[in-house]
Amino acid sequence: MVAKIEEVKAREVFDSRGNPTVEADVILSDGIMGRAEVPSGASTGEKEAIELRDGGSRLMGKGVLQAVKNINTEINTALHGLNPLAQAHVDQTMIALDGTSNKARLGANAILGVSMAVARAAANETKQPLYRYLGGTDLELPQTFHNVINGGEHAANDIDMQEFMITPVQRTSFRDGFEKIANTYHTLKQILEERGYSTGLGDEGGFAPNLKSSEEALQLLHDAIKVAGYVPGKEIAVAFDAAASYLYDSQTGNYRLEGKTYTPDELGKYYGTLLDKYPEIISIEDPYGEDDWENFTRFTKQYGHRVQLVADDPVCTNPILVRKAIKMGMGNSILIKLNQIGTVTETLETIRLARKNGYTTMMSHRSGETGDTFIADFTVATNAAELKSGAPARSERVEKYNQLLRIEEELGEDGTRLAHYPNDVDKD
Ligand code: 2PG
Ligand code: MG
Repeated sequence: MVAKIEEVKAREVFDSRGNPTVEADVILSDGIMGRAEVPSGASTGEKEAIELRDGGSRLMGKGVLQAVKNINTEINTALHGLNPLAQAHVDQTMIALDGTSNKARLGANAILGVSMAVARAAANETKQPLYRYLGGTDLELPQTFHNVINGGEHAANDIDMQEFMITPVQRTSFRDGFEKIANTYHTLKQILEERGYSTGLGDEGGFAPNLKSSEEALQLLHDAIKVAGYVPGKEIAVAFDAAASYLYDSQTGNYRLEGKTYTPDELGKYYGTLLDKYPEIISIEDPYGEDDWENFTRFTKQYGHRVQLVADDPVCTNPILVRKAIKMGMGNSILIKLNQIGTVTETLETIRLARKNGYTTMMSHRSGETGDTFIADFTVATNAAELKSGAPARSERVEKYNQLLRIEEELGEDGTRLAHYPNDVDKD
């Protein structure tokens, strides 16, 4: 007999940016418990499920006391007595209780906190690590993407594109890949110092220097990889998130990047020149704005065979939008963020949908994170194959990678294989 859900309770805690967020506890009838904390984005997509904030003057209007109350009252009552192993049923119960299409009434932050805590409680109840409970025996350590130069909404500097990432493409183990990343990160810091740039950090643990352009960021990554002793593209590759919703000018339909205006076509050509100049770029996220599906699709037709094109803001981990993107042929990869959609079950559906249709999946942290390592286990469990969780710095980022190191140790060598993705670099 499996224990039942006895009580669900929550509290307001704080995230890596000092903003309030939800922590939820799920306590089972035998006293076993699961706990989860909810992350929060800065460059949020318009179609994301609604994060309930209190408004008013307390904590700049960002309090989550109403979301906490919703958990302690309505959700607690609705989930009492349910089987914690029936994740889909629990999530459906909360979706029905909320009654809106975007979780606006109870709050996606309330619902997700409980959804993740239920999964944890169930894992604890069955005496398994979370990744094993959710993933069974088909488990894979992901390829990780590390945002080492932060711009856009994540840093108070002049770089307009949001994230410049490095990723190990040749490694003998997850640990080996991570060591290469750490070496490159420290080398990048030295180069920035030599060139007279600030080495202060942005929200995701990457450096936030006042560079002249996004292109300079790519050049810095190229140099850092080499100086660290690796071959760009062969051992360490590069990815960026343009987060182009924030470059888009809705008046003209054009894009503004570091003082220049680009038509959608010119922007595509500009990305093309970057790909030619830096062949180590293997993945581009959100090259166009969240509503500019037409240009993202056209760009995919031109470059999708050559580079991974990740859709984040346009689809917001929402299975309905992902289905539409697949039909149109927009992008060839889907970014996965639990709090964009608000339950574990719906996130699993989106991952399944993407993979079934030949899209890769990249699990993602949010720029506002907590110490919760749920996504590390979730990535392994779902074979999402790719994970971005920021730089190898700042505990709320690094703890996800540390958890992967622990999982690799538990799984042994057999659990470790590199992800396959469309542009796996092979340039001998
Ligand atoms: C993104 C995310 C994570 P945010 O755009 O991909 O890096 O940023 O959490 O601010 O939406
Ligand atoms: Mg993004």
